[in-house]
Amino acid sequence: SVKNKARLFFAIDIPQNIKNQLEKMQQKNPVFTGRAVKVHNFHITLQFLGSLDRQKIPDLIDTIDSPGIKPFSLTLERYAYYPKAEVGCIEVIQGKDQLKEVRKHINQSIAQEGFFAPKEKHGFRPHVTLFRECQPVSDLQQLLNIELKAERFCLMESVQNEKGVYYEVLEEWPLYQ
Ligand code: 2AM
Repeated sequence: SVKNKARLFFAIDIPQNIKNQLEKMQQKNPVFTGRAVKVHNFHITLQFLGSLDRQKIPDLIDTIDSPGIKPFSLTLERYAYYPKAEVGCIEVIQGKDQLKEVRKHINQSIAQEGFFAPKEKHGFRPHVTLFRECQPVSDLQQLLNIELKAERFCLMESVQNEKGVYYEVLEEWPLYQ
């Protein structure tokens, strides 16, 4: 049967060289033990939307303009473990405010056409998830300094198939240049 709902979220994609670096970190000195996120799925979630009727996706996409925000650099700096979700990740420090701005732009744009993101329990904690269903196994204090440039953001669909989950880019928008 054709699935008429899509699980959606907005995200910043990660350049391939940084994805490769993160994958090496997953393999070489894991600070978490659990299920490793596949390298092609690394991303920074800006806004989780949840399930939407597939037929409404074009209207959702139409609500979003390129925001008046210039490309900016951000840093993945700090390991974090979210115990309830059992997620092991690296959090963004520098660039967090700009990510908040992009998130605000998205939420304001979609709200004008009656699309709303579900309420979240926590404040916005931008991060790249490295492991799921995991436990921390060593000291999370060591700081990292992985810098990348945010030049666009994407609407992504979380697609479930026999191999697991795969995040597919449905649309992307450049940051203002
Ligand atoms: P995570 O990486 O921290 O687990 C697609 O599922 C993306 O949306 C994931 O990056 C996930 O964050 C995030 N996500 C999934 N369910 C969510 C929810 N209920 N609220 C907020 N974000 C969610």
